[in-house]
Amino acid sequence: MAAPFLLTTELDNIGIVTLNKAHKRNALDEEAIAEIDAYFSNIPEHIRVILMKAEGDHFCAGLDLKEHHDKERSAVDFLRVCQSWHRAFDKIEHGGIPVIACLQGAVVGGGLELASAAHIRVADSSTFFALPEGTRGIFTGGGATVRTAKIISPNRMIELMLTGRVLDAVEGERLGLAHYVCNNEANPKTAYELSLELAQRIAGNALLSNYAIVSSISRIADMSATDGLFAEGLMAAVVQTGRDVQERLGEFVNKKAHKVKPSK
Ligand code: 1HE
Repeated sequence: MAAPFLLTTELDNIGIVTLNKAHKRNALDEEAIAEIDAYFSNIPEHIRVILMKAEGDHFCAGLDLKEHHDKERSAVDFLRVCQSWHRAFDKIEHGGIPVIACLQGAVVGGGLELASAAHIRVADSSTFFALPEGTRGIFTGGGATVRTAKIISPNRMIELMLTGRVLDAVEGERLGLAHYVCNNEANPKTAYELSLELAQRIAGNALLSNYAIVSSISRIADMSATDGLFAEGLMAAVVQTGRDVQERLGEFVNKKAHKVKPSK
């Protein structure tokens, strides 16, 4: 039997998911997408945050081009492939649990679509981003026209796809493809160390707050302003009256809570 594409483990209440096909640069074939879908469909109840990382020098080289080439898929076959990617990545984005992607090397094509479904992207300085579909005679099919375009703007995405331009980690950070760049002078931590630190911090947030943050903000962005304000009010009414709110705000009232100040 082939080795699984995803290795999964846990560190306290953090789920750690590792793309495990480094010899293929973690390219995504049908089995890989099925495994991603299965994991994110059944996130164990005690898991508060998920850290998604990859074995090898590259996070993910996108669609398995060999599988696509060898299968000689029809339009209907590939439409089904796209739908399976959309289903799986939607579970990452809208599963209600914060997902941190820890990136290195290639984050290209479908690899960028996968990373775009995560809520936080932490990049090693080796990371590079590209959408090479245009230069390979194909098109994005794993959600980039929605998610990546939302992050960098549709117009920037058009330029990246037409030219096949490769962005380094710092250029990617400037556009929002990475929230942090590590392993450099400004931030000497490894991307994994920082991802884990962020995961531990986020795991300490109230469950319902995390749910509201990862589930409602991107959805409200798709609504009209009137609908968005309505949905925001409803979400806040539920979260602000949650079980542990009194305790958390009591700490502030009793001067026991942290203050919001810039770290040095
Ligand atoms: C692959 C794939 C892949 C590597 N599908 N097998 N994605 C791309 O256009 C990116 C294609 N890959 C690359 O440009 C390079 O492989 C990398 C920059 C990612 C890494 O380079 P390198 O020198 O470290 O590795 P390599 O020698 O190119 O690749 C090692 C092996 O991985 C090799 O196989 P081998 O049998 O010769 O050992 C490669 O063929 C294999 N490999 N990438 C299949 N992508 C839902 S639509 C989404 C559309 C897209 O994602 S388009 C973007 C596709």
